[in-house]
Amino acid sequence: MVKFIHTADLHLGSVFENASFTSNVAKIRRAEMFKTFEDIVRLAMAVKDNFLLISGDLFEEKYCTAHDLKRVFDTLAEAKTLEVVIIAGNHDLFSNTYKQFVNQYPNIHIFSSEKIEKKSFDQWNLDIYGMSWDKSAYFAEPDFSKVSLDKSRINILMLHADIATTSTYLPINIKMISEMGFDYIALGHIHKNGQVAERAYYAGCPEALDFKETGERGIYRVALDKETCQVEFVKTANREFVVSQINLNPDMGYIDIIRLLTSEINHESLIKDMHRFEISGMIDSAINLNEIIEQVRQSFFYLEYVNNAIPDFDIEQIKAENEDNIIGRFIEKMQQYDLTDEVNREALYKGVHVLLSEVDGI
Ligand SMILES: [Mn+2]
Repeated sequence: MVKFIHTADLHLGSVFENASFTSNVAKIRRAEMFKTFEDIVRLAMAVKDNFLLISGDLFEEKYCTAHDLKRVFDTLAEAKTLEVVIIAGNHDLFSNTYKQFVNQYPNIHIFSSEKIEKKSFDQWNLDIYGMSWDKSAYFAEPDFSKVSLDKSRINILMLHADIATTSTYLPINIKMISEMGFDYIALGHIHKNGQVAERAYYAGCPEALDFKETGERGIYRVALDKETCQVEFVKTANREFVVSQINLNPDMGYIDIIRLLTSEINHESLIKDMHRFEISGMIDSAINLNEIIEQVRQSFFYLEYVNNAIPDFDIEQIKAENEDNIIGRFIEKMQQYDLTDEVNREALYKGVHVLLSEVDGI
């Protein structure tokens, strides 16, 4: 039986320059990604005869320094009883990232070709197939015509690829590849974990990178032989990214809104996770929502928000005050539509909100 951890897409070195969060939080996250990587190595070491399979994008080569690379390879090399197998992905191309480390450490095995190759581990009756990225786009599936599996051995395939018919990220027909008879296919590239074919899994990223990557993140722990394939998801993320949809209505007062913003989130998540509120609906125009958020923000490790709530204006009063300008004319025009219809009503209030903001120069 072969036991291994399947991971991918750690993107070590990321500085999150396009992320919504502040550079201060980005620095914390950058350090935490390395910590999570080291946790994964420890987790792998806890089991005897274990492999660590890294299916691409271990690094974010653009931001990964020589020190970062050294730190990671020293950590892996130190784990002497662990066989580490790596393929390069689109964020850590082979020549830019791995070339210098090939054959430097007895326990670290790096695929060095853009063609499918095989590495044999006879002690485990195991063959691992894989290929590494070495350019920024692959438009066609890798060539499997020279691959012929020895079905008496355990066969694993590692690919950093996209299960799509057209893609610039190495499109693959996972069903066809799966039918070749691999005992496990360790995929990387898609950041959400999941099974995509018989014995084929995306590990997902062990730490989410931004608010597009909500929910649990982790690695797969796998125990494999010719008959059985036990796959267990293990959570590894220090923090999750959590997006909450908040729908307000004009009947809510100050306290109601504070309760609504915080009651759904448990304390542990509040002080640990990355939170984002997406606020919609209508709000009493006498309430300053930004002020409320600044108040509740104190309790959060990190909180950002998008405020799309529309103030519940007194439309007739605004119309009377703006008879001679575009605001009054806009309201008059909108009142020709059926305002019991929610879409029309929202268009009226949104329009007034925007026009008033323009006039006020907010
Ligand atoms: Mn990728």
